[in-house]
Amino acid sequence: HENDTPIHLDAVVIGAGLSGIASLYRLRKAGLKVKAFEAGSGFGGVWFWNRYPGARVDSEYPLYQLNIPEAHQSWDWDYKFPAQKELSDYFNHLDKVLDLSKDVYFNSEVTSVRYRDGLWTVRTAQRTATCKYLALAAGALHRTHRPDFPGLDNFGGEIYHTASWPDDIDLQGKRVAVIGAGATGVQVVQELAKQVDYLLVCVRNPSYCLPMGQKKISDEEKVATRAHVQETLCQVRNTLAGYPAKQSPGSLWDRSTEEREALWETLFAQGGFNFLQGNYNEMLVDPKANREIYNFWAKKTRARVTDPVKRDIIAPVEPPYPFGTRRTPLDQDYYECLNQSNVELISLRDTPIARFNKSGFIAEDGKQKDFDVLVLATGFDSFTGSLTTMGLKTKDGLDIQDVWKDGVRTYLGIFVKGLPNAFLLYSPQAPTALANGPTLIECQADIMMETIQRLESIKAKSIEPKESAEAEWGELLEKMISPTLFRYAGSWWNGANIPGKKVQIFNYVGGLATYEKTCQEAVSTWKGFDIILDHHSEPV
Ligand code: NA7
Repeated sequence: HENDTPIHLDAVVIGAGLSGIASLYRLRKAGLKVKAFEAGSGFGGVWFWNRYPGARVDSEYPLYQLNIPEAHQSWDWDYKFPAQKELSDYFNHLDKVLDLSKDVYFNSEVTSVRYRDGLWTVRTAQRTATCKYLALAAGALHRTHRPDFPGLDNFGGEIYHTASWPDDIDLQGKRVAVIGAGATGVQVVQELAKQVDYLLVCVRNPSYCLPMGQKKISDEEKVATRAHVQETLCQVRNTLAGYPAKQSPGSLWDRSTEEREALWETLFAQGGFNFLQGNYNEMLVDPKANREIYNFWAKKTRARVTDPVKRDIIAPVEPPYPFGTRRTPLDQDYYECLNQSNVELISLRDTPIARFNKSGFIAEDGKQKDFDVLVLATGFDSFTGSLTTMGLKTKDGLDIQDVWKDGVRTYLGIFVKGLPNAFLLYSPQAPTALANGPTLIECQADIMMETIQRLESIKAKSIEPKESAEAEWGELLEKMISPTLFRYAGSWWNGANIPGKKVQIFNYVGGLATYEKTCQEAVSTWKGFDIILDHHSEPV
């Protein structure tokens, strides 16, 4: 330890991505003595770690930013869908205008978080801090998933996970294999196909990509955006998912084939998530309607793929899972890249990898694939991975990993029994994967602040959710998701992407605005909470 004397604080924030910054900014503004601990050497969270070629946000400008006037009135976006570099510049901008760095310890991975008698103790290799309040802003996509492929140790080439991409590699002239076809796999393939000699794209389940509709923002648009950005960011808070698009009114079944196709063409042409958000309201509940929508998507996409074998792998006639029930990536020229003659596409569903060897792998059909570099675009141990690996223990000394062994339990996706005065952000059991990230984060950070301010005003020592409140929250999530088609798809949205991980409901599907209202009601009435006052042992 550099310094064994603990630093005494009012609050500690774990993580310095968007959730961490939103928390730090608010806690400091409220007059609390607060520091953030960040494992990386800079701001950004996922945008700090994910530097693979092509990394880009799929939320369209100007929505992917915090609603902090000092920051957005001195900032313009250059692209409708900003790339990692532009996002990284944005984080530097936040740092500069909000003077954040002075309150952040970088290169400080948290290794232990314990609670005793009203105080949390947070440790890193370098220092120890104590505090009353804890913002757990460690990210939903932090711990990488590296599948245990047979024989992988025998592979003689280089291996990179997309989330730990070295700054100094040049893949020009190389033979590269990419495993994974989620949002990351799509983005990295689009870049690598243009750089490398040979690209082997290995797909188990295809994504149903929508056209991004990327564009450069003009100077006039920048001026206009600044004038309305505050209003826009406030408005989207009161929507289903933090985006302005509205679901199409009326039923798909009341529309003629021509009317449906006309709507779908318009939404496709608009680009981004519009095809998801502006579609008919049966999309995620009615399997037949979903299939109609899939068929339209497949027709559009199959037309872009020239090779019939590649076409059937990447945009099959029979959908392997319902449309919109896993994260829909946005593509720029993914399908055209797959058409290239230097790109080979194989289905790991039809022919799984049998075994890695020195020069590549041998597939179950006996065919050998050789390459110099393996890129793992295989995703993350989502939602729980970051929280269960920081030495976080409940007030009774139980590791959170053991508490959650049969599945996550939270109240409102923010509070956890056994973790007094701790707040989860960008968390499980909230609308996290379905909403625009910054919008949800600001909503949760505001709920955290409202809770802290109310607790301080009644001189409370601690707040904790009741066990019954956690159970009811889990039941509500179950009730909301059961009529939907989400249950027919496995992915990082429900833990099914990690072998052995409990498949569970990670997402609140009732919409962002309803979620926020529910949280506000609970906090303003203390419904579902146990509160201990400072000098009394009686809960209120
Ligand atoms: P995802 O969306 O979890 O995608 C991971 C991909 O890796 C997906 O195509 C998986 O196939 C594939 N995968 C994972 N394990 C294996 C094994 N063992 N064999 C073959 N293929 C495998 O992660 P991303 O990084 O793309 O995206 C995460 C989020 O970041 C994204 O949703 C955005 O919100 C931003 P599968 O589909 O499981 O068959």
